[in-house]
Amino acid sequence: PQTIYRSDYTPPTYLVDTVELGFDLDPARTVVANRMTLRRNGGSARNEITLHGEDIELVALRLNGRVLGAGEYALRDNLLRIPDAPDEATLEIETVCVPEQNTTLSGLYTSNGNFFTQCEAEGFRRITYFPDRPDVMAVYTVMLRADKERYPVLLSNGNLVEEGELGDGRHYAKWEDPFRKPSYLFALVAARLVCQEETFRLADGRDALLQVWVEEGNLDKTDYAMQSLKHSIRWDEERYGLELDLDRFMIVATGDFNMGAMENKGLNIFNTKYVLANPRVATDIDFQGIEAVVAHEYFHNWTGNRVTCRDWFQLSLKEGLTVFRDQEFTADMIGTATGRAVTRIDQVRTLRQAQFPEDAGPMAHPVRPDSFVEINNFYTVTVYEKGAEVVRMYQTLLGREGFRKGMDLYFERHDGQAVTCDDFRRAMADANGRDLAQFERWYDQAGTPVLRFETRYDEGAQTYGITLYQSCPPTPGQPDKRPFHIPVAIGLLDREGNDMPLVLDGKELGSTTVLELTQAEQTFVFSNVKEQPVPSVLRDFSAPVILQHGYGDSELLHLFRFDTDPVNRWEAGQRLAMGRLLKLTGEAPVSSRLSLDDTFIEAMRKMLTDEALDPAFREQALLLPTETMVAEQLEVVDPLAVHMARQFMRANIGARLRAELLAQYDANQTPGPYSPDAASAGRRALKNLALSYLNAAPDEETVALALRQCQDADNMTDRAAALNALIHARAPQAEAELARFYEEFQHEALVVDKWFAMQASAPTTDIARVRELMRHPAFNLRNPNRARSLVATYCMNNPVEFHAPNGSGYLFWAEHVVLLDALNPQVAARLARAMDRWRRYTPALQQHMKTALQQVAGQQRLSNDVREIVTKALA
Ligand code: DPP
Ligand code: ZN
Repeated sequence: PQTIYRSDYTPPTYLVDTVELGFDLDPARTVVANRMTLRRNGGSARNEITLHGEDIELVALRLNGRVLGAGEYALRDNLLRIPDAPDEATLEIETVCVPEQNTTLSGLYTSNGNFFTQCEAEGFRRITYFPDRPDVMAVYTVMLRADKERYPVLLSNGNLVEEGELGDGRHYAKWEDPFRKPSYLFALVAARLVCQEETFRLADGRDALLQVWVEEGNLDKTDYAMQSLKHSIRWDEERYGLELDLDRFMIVATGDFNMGAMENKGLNIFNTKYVLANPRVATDIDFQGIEAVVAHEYFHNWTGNRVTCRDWFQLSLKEGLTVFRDQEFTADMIGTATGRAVTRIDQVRTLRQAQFPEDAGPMAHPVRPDSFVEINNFYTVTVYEKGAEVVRMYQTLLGREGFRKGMDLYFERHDGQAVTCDDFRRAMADANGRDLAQFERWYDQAGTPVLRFETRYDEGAQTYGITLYQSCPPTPGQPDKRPFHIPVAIGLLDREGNDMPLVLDGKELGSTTVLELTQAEQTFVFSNVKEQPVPSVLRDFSAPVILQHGYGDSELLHLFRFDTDPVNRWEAGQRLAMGRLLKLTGEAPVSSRLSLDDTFIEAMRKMLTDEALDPAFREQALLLPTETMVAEQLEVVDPLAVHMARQFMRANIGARLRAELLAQYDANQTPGPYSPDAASAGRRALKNLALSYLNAAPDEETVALALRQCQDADNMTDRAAALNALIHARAPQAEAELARFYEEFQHEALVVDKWFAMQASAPTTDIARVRELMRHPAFNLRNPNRARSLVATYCMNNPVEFHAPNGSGYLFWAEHVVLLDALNPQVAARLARAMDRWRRYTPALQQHMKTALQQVAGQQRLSNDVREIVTKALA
């Protein structure tokens, strides 16, 4: 496999102005006619047209009306080259593909008998020969022809301009997209589907038609997606002055989809997981996911589609920015200050759970990578979530208004263009008259920076000095790092827990200020500091760094009790818990006499019962760091010890706070009809956390509580939480409840996924049981959601069983990476990442993991996707 480098970028030799596509849709043999007009790119010295093509059969090729002879083009290595092309060319290309055999779900494929496409990043070349790169933007006209009975609905990007009968039972529809777009945003759907639709008045008075298309039988699950879409449109108008630019906007759901969803111009195609919901089948988390993903894809219309990426190294230009936008949307939709904080806490958790480990492992890469083998492997938490943090830092440095000015300038300069992360940074800098040169390092250095601080209070002078130190560990290919430009938000708490007024260089700065750390070490001295403060550093998690704190228990307890910044208040609790988890982990394998101190329990008790705080916040504050987060703190990981430590802690909390947990369980019931709003969801979250703690130290009463909830619940949030509690309590009733759950929901694919995932992640599910589940009639390796629900969940979300000392989990992993790779390399490569951190485990486990990795790497036939992951892991 070949490595592609960012520094090798060259502009396209030819640009495409118009593309007319004709599809004769047939699952076994679809004929695609492509007529496009090309023009030699002004700057290009060469006159060779280069087109990509993969897994398609070339049937005809004409240039300016003339059939090209064998010597006039070359077809090799998935490239079609036409040397000596004229400056202006009309190419007519006819190809054939076989959608029903396309298990990769990239390009044109069938799902449950319907046609869908997925073209990002490089799927369009599986449909026709084309300069399949995002800096080639063209206007598309699409003619779809298909059997009318079987495929009554024919959709593509833009506006429907014509439809009619063809005779022979076939019909057609013609679509025109007035906007120039890169090929990765092309889409078509030919299907038997139904839709919920609505006309929506835009800010400028135009009416847009909004549609959500699903399979028949799912129309009772489209309301929330539609509502989320309307909220998203409104929000982008109000917050950024950005309007929907088409007369119609469609969302289509399919059960077979590699990603969450795809922002094709005017025709978003979604994984059903992010569309379908009603209280019976979807949890609060599912509702939240739908709102966020609908918004995300809608927001791409401006950040991604109107302004797109010059090349795939710039992926975070659209993804980091769009994730940031959907995060802000989610926070605004909740509206309250704690609501915002809870969403921020969620983001911090994701970073710690997934992005920091990625940044510390063999796949570590900058937000704007320098090279890749397979671009699909770079749709990562680094590009998305760390990328969003980088965008957030502009807003932290420039303020909300300054950020908005930067966005306005970005669109003013680049609407209709394919640009780079540097262009975005320049717009932010220029709109605000700021020098953001050093800020580029966030784009080109991988690894999570480590931040440390030392303080010095001078009572006589009433000054408080804080020295900030930064460093960044080496990552593959980057041994040395230069200092980052880090916004460090800080506040000082007095003895009573009040914010102290901040004065720096004679300026009064309120109670929180953002220090700009640009060097390896920098000291800031606050004046008029009346007493020794407790510093609250990195408020609102103002930068994606690891803060190595030197806090003792008493300071952490002070912050946990008083910090006016809710994120840092939560953070103090996490630090109290992490200290204990690490100690317990050290003791776990040898000692059966683990114990947890009163100080910690009392802090938890106070938090649990503090009625002044939102239940949603209390739930977050009581949730322990995950086993993965604990493992990240250790030099050598013994997953069993980590698990035992965390389980001990959960059981101990469950037993010692039993009365309070029972009281909160009762107090946070949500009577009346289910509503997914944040306040209700927060109550359910706290109630169900209480249930889970109680059942970490189960007895008849706690099991009865879970059983009753499982049987009486009128919504999936409570039902699933109760069933999980029973499973984890190893309650004898769990088996029957699992069976009843399946019986009741067997026709709801997304709920069956939950059923598999619940079992796959349970410490009671060993390798024998997981293999048995693989033989269940509802299991299907070809369906990504199903494969992920069982195989990936077991390998990535059941650490004790996956890391069984005999290596059986790793063999299972190797076997399924290989099986999946033959079907769907993208899904296989995601699963392959389960081994990322193999060098951190105990020597015995490492040996087994290495063997499993080598087993995969030794396969003759392996996709570039999986090859890249295992090669980097073993390097
Ligand atoms: N569909 C993916 C997303 O929206 C890739 N663009 O993030
Ligand atoms: Zn996206």
